[in-house]
Amino acid sequence: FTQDELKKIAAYKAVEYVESGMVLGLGTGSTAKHAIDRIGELLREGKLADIIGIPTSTQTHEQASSLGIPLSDLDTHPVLDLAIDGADEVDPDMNLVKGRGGSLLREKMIEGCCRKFVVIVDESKLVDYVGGSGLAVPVEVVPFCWKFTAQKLKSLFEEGGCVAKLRVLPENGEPFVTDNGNFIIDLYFKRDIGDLRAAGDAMLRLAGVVEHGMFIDMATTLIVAGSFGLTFQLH
Ligand code: DER
Repeated sequence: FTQDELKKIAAYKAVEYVESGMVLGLGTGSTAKHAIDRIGELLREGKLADIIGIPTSTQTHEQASSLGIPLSDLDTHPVLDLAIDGADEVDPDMNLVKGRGGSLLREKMIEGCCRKFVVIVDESKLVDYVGGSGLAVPVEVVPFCWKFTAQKLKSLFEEGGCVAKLRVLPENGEPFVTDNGNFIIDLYFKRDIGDLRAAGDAMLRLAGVVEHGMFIDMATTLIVAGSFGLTFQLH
C-alpha cells in the first residue's frame, strides 16, 4: 500500500463510527480529507442522514460544502458527538502533534468538545516521544512582535534544545497566515521535551502565544493503518 492508501484505509474505518444524526468535527489534512469524502459518499447513497459537520479549517469547510455536507459551527453546537482528524505525530500515550497544516487552533477548539475524538494515521506518524520525528511542533502566535515571542518560546527550553522558525510560504517567503490571521512558529526539539503539559502551559503563558500544536490527553481512539493492517488503541 502507498502512504495515501493507508491514510484512506484508516479514514474509512473511522467513518464506521459515524451514525445518522451526529454532529461531527471534520478534521483538516490529507488523511481527514478521505474521511470527509467518505461521509459525503454515504450521505449521497442515503446510508447516512442528518449529519451536521463542524469544519476545522476553511479548507475543510470548502471540501465539505462541495460534498453537500450540512455545516455549522461551535456557537450553534458547543458539544459534538464525534471528531475525526489526522495527526502529524502520535506518542505511546496517544498525545498528538498537530498543526503542520496550520489549522491547530480551530482543530483544538473543536476536538476539545467532542464526546469521541478518533485520530487516523498511517504508521509513519508513530513516534516514541512528541517532537521525536524531528519535524515541527507548531505554535500559533499573534503577528505583533513575533520575533520576540519566538525568542521567548526558545528560552523555555535549555540552551540549544529548541530551534524556533517562522513558518513561511515556500513560493515567496512571506509569513504563512492561519485562518485566524495569525502566524505559526515551528519549534524543533533536539530531545524529548519531557513533561508535555508543563511545556505546553509555559508556552500558553506567553502573551503572544495563541495556542500550541500538542494535543495532550485529547484523543479517545487511535486508528493506525500500516503494512501489517489496522490497529486500534483506546485511551
Ligand atoms: O495540520 C493538521 O493538524 C493535520 O491534521 C495534520 O496533523 C495531519 O495532516 P495529514 O493527514 O495530511 O498528515
